[in-house]
Amino acid sequence: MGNKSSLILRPEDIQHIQEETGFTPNQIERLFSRFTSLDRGDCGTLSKDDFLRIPELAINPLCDRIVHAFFIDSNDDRVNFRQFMNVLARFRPPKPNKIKLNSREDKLKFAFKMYDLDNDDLISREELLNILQMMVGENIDQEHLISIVERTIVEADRSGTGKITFDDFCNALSRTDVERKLSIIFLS
Ligand SMILES: [Ca+2]
Repeated sequence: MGNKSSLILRPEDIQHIQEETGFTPNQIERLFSRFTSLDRGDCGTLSKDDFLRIPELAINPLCDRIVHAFFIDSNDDRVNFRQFMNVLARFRPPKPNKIKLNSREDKLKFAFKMYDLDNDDLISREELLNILQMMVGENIDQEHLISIVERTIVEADRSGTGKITFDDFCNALSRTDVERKLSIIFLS
């Protein structure tokens, strides 16, 4: 465990984060130690490069997109521990205790943002194709992927925009177990 960080986690910080995210104090301390070990510059924030050194993310085909999502609410391309924990909370497997960041709606919003690269609140054909390519790699040829994209858009597009709005997205996923699918176990 690296002790080089000059930053410390105060009991009141732990309490705030616990209320916001539902993580236990023990989990928060472990994630803090993880956070500080990723924080190479010892500056209390992480850059995108720092994130790419998380092994659980590096092996995920959606790695780039997940990292992108961590930075959506950041305006200087760095995330602090609080922001880091708020995003992690969305990846937690759902628990009966109702933590807002872990709700179905919040997970859907977060998933939507992972697709919506240009942040215009619509998922275009290109954005959908982009995600599919990351997920399937070279296993399916381009033409087949494009036809999947076309079909998905036609089926989901109730708004008639030719793109997928957040409402379309929720409708299309209404029978999917989003809560479990959008869960990544960061703690063993
Ligand atoms: Ca978009």
